[in-house]
Amino acid sequence: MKNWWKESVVYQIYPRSFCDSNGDGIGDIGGIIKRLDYLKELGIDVIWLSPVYDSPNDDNGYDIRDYRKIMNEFGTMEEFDRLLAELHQRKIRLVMDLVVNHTSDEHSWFVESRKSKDNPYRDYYIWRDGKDGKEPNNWGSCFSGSAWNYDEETGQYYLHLFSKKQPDLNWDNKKVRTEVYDMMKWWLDKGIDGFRMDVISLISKEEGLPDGPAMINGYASFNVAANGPRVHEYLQEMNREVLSGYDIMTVGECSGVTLEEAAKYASSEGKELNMVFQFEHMDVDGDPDNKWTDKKMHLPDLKAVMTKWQKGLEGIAWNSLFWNNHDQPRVVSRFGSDCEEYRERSAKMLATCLHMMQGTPYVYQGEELGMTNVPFETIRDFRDLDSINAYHELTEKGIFTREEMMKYIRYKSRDNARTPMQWDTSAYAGFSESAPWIMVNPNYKRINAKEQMERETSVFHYYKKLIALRHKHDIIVYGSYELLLPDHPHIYAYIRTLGEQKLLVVCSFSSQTVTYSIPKEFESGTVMISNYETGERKCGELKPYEALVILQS
Ligand code: GLO
Repeated sequence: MKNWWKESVVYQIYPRSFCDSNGDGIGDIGGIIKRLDYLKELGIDVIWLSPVYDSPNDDNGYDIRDYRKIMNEFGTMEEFDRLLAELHQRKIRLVMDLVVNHTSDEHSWFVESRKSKDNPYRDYYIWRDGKDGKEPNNWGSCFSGSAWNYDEETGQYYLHLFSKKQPDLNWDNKKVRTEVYDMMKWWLDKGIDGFRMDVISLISKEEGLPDGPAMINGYASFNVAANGPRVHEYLQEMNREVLSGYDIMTVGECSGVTLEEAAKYASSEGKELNMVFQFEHMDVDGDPDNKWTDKKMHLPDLKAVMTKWQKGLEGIAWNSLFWNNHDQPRVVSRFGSDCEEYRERSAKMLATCLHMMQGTPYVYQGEELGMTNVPFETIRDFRDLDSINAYHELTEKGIFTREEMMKYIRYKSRDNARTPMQWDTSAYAGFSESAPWIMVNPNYKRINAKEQMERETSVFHYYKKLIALRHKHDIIVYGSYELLLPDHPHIYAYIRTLGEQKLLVVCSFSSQTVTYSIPKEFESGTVMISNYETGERKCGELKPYEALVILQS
């Protein structure tokens, strides 16, 4: 079935780092409004806006104090309304982040909840007695340490799968669900076009909260709570009571999701959400019980995971396609090459590889410029509590040395994605007039939007072409997918098919020239897009990081 959200390309804005309009070093809504023509020029259809709600910013807005208020640092509700109107005028839709697995500990519900055991809000959160003087179970927080915090006031522990300042809501309480649905309707009635649902796969916790297998730091992964017993019941209820009343797009961030579960969350029958974010391809350069390594990705593993999801959801549910977001390091430094010689080629190759697949592609701010990881020097350069906590926990426990940990967080830290958007060569990369809340990547004089918009061969223009192609060719959106050469160590090649039409996508992940012959049936086809000029390409081989898309004629 055809749907607008299947034919769209989404652009994610992390507002703190996008553009600062009032010179306080923090991005804001006014800054986004200033850059809307840039986004229009890129050609994207939808914006996913990371949280802009009132928050004490323990986790940069993913800890919400008031769901119906805009964070002071970001602006006012009037400015938000203007943003929405300006976007709609440009025919761009707006999807908001919905963070309802937890609130801030400063949310009025939690302030009440922690007051006494018989407070009417007590049961809005998950409170338990300790076990033998210790935490109620071995669950770990995603941001290091135990997922339980002891509260002196009432002598019980509350659950927080993320930071201590992000207590988990108790979704088994019908009142909580009703409050959430009312809040969602309030935003939808304002005219927003959907929700990206933060860690939505974690909302239903298994009865009895049983221990889980321990990871490298001794705790069970926060993912023990993934795909709990009533999660589908709750999402179906949310769909009936809220989502089904609007023409919107919904995407669930589903950490720990399996194919079978995804087929339920994002089933084409439309009972729950439109699509899910799965993270298996983000684990190909990690260890099962530890993300902090600098292990390199092995291409056949990446192909196997991507193909599993491409084939596994075909005709059943819908994929979302991403290499980057505010939680991941920059893909060009991770799966491509950020040395100057190959940065642009590999950024374009990675974009081709992803954007030609079936699903809705997401572009994270700066990805369209081939922005890279950041040369952070010391632990003091980091702002992200995940990286900082992990650094301290794992070095203090003697699991890694400080040098090792620095190497790992430099490679994997979420802060790599959170340095300011690089607009031009002026001070602070044109992001702000004063020193930003986090350092600017020193490579901004070379890598910035202004330079790339002016140069036809830039990564920016390449993304623009890819987005335009998706809008023009149904085969890119709806074609089926078939992997070629599953074991080849350097080439990712696949075929898309729609009716009589066939499309060949070939991407080299190597910095060397590799031998490759185009399948006969595509020899006389038309090149739809490539990151090398016709004259530069050579029959029988692929140049370093070459990407080639051929439509059979
Ligand atoms: C991924 C989120 C992340 C938040 C977390 C807590 O897991 O996108 O940025 O820190 O979910 O809300």
